[in-house]
Amino acid sequence: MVRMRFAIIVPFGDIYDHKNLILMKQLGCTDVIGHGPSIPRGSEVWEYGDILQIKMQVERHGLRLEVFEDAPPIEKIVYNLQGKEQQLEDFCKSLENLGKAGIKVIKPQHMPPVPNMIWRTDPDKPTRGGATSTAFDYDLVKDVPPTVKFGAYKEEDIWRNLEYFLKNAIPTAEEAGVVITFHPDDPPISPIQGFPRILRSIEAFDKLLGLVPSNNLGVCFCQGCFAEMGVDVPAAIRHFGRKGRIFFAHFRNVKGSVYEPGGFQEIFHDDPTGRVDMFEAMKAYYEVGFEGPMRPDHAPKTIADDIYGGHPGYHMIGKVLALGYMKGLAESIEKTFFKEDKV
Ligand SMILES: [Mn+2]
Repeated sequence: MVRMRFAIIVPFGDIYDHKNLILMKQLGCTDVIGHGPSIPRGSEVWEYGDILQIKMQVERHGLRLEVFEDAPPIEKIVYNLQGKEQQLEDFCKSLENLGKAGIKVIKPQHMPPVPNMIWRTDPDKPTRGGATSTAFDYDLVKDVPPTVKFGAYKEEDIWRNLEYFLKNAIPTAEEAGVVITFHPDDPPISPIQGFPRILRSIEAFDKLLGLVPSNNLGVCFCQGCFAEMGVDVPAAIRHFGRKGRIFFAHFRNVKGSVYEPGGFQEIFHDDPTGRVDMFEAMKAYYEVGFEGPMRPDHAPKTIADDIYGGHPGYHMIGKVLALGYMKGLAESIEKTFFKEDKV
């Protein structure tokens, strides 16, 4: 068995559904990269018992649950809206409950508080064999005016608000033993709809990690978004991984980038026309001693996916293909280059 930890999201309703957890185990996953409990009306605190119940449900199926790829909301803090002090207080209470229940990594949502925080200009663009995937072309949205409800923000506003959040939340995160991670903006180009997209480059993540130096601040390394930036993805994995800043990963590839004419399109994980050498990417995680879980991120929709349902980026067949491909890459890399490290 390979050392790398794998998770998957399949389109059967809630991720903690009994059938989902059984399927994950059957597909050879070790982990669930999950989400927190639904927030009760009128309260934003994630209660200890609710978190513990989820964790126990996952562990009963022989899987680990240490990573939530969400967190209690922080949009009032990041966008300086009314009630931000209360939101910060609730966030810190939740951190204590998360740590106590054994959740080690969370990922707050810093992207704009609008329904289309993840922008795509085409949800169904044909790719290999006529399968369809999502695509984004900045030229089609760069002139969209700011959302009336919020008005236009400046980049420095968002950086200042994020710094205020981290300065106040990281000490509690350290005490609770919880790491706060951030996913890049998707798409990583700015502005869109009046919102600056600040986490859109390697330099931006370096700046973020320097705002409040702490072992409890890190990166959700979304390969897809770093690929969309047009950067050398294996080099970026080594850059953040060597500093111990990657706590979980989204394995994904795209064709093009936000800066190229026509933008980018998501593709199958094993499609050699993608901009990232996926073998080199997987090898980079091994080189830096990455110990967190990873999961296939967005995959195209195939002709067979109507059976299983799902929405763009989250269909069954492409995800399962990706997981098998990832496990194959991991095994070949481990046996070829990292034999002596095998546990
Ligand atoms: Mn992602």
